[in-house]
Amino acid sequence: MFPSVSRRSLLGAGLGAALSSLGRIALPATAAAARRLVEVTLEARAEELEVAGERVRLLTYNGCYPGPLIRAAEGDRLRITLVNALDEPTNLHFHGLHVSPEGYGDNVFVEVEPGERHTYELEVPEGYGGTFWYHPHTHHRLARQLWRGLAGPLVIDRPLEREVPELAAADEHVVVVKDLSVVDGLPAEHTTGDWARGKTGRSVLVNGVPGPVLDAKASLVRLRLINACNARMLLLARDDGRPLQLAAHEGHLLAAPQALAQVLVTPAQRVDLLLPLEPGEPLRLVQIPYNSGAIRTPAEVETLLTIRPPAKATPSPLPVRLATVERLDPAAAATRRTLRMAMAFLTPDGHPHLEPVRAKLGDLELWEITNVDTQDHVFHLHVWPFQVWRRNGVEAPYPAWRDTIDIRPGERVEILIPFRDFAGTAVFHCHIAEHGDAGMMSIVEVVP
Ligand SMILES: [Cu+2]
Repeated sequence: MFPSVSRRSLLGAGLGAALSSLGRIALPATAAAARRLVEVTLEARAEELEVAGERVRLLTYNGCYPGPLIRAAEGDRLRITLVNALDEPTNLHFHGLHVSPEGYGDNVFVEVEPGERHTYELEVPEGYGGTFWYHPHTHHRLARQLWRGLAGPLVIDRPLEREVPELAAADEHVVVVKDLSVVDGLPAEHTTGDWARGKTGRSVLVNGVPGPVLDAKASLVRLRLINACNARMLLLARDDGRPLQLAAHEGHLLAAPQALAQVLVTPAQRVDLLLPLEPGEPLRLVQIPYNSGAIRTPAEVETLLTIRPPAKATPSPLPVRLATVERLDPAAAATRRTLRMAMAFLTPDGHPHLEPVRAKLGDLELWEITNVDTQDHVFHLHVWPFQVWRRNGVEAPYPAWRDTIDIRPGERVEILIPFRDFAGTAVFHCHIAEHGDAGMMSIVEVVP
């Protein structure tokens, strides 16, 4: 009934002949370290599409909602040309990529005027592959452009992962979750309250479809799930009460799968879930009501997607080990900083944090961030992945690389950031998109 939302159908959706170079993005990861050039053109343009049975004029990349899957491997050179066919400035941010924030890199200070184009050149170093996504990051326009549709998936394959046979044999699906409310054929306008709470939509769409059914081609599914909503928290679980097997945060593999009853995926976060299928038993992934302090979504348990096992499913074992994950040492931190989050970033004495953070290239920094507000905030740092060391003084149960974390009201999180490889100016901000636009955004300058 619903189209299967495999990688192939995502790629196939709306890719015109004029964009033949996009075909290259489906190539599997290279076996050796052969460097390839992966070229993609993304045209940002308004287009009327049918979503959940309604005609709606969205902002799209190449007419797709969400945008097409871009796929490359560690070490590849990724050349992405953004063509702005909108009537307002836009740009691209490659969320989570460990690449230079300067020049033609992940430079959010570049703005592309209507009718103009800009080419980004990105190269993800070995060890930094994962599940990412792209979206606009124009000053004070991020929330509206993202809400109206501009977002797409980006996967950087790690050749090393093929040494885990269970992962190599798994059937992989990349899914982008986005919510939407439509009024008079357009995405609903922001209200005053939306700027305080963050904007959520009535329909929850998985690769543009509500509640899709995916047909699995193997009895173990690797789901790369991206929360591309402005503000919706996704608290995920299986409807049969069995635990979810979490393999990766933001696509960076954990040392071993973690069995968890529920997994929270905040806006902009990604999770890789390993879903073993039983013969004849469809698996339903549900979202459970979650109260952020500002908003509770959904009202009751809702099915996000269903996965049907293949006709001949033989049980697949879960991998016991996934990867070696470095554990950062807090004793090695050169600098300690303290930040507070309310509807702005604040200094420890409660003043607005206005000065750019100046960090030294090569330093490990320890940032203590406390949410002094009554609602969740979502901390995101561009370019340099970090690890959570402690939450409210309790050490993280396992080391994991992150770029986006949830901080609950009253919570104090200590993170370790190695400012490695790239100097330059970037930003950190709240990824409840409306909060970022409303001023929860600061600059970090990494100097050699
Ligand atoms: Cu926030």
